[in-house]
Amino acid sequence: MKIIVLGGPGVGKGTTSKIIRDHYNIPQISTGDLCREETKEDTERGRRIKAILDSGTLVPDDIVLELLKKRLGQPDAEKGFILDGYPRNISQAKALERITKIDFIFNLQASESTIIQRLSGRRTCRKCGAIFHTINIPPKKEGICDKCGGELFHRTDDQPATIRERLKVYEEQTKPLLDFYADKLININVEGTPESYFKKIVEFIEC
Ligand code: B4P
Repeated sequence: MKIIVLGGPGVGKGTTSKIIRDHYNIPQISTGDLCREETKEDTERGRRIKAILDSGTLVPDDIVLELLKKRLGQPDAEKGFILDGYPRNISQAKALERITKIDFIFNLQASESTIIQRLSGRRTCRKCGAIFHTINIPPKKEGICDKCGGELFHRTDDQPATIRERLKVYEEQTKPLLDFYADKLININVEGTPESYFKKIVEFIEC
């Protein structure tokens, strides 16, 4: 089963994709994570990607496609996957069509104020990548991951100025995908708790 999870920055793509991953036992492939992984390399490319992430704009299509193809080539992706954050524009969607066929496309929807509140409180585990929120989904112990005991950090692109830029980039480049995928798009309102709307996702997959 191959799934795309679309939505604005911080709407909950990573949170939702991880729940789908755990339920169906298929890998969650986050292009944001793949890009952040590259920034750990002390290379010119790693530094260039870090500057782009910190600015809130999109990493160039050719770089993201290269990272994605490499990840999709790993054995665990043979039985299916969840694409979390890819595609982000029409050109990426066309590139994806040349690689594979997708079964379900979920579009997560929430208001701009919800998105800003979610991003400003997001905390991510440095070790296992689990996502928390200081108020909505707090860890049992402040600053510590419930799952692996790793340290939680505040992403550098979750600052107000960068959040505004990411929302602008979403409007201009990612939103046109909703028309591109109009025939297959499944809209999911994610204002509630992940548990409440996950049931709807399962219904669509299993009906
Ligand atoms: P991403 O890493 O894709 O992530 P995101 O849009 O910031 O957040 P997401 O929607 O996953 O929200 P989350 O679950 O964490 O993008 C980061 C950057 O990477 C981009 O700006 C871009 O530069 C680059 N990039 C990625 N893909 C690219 C591509 N294809 N091409 C080019 N560049 C690319 O949730 C946010 C917060 O809300 C968390 O704190 C969570 O706990 C909370 N939350 C989630 N669901 C909730 C709920 N139902 N109720 C309450 N709180 C909730």
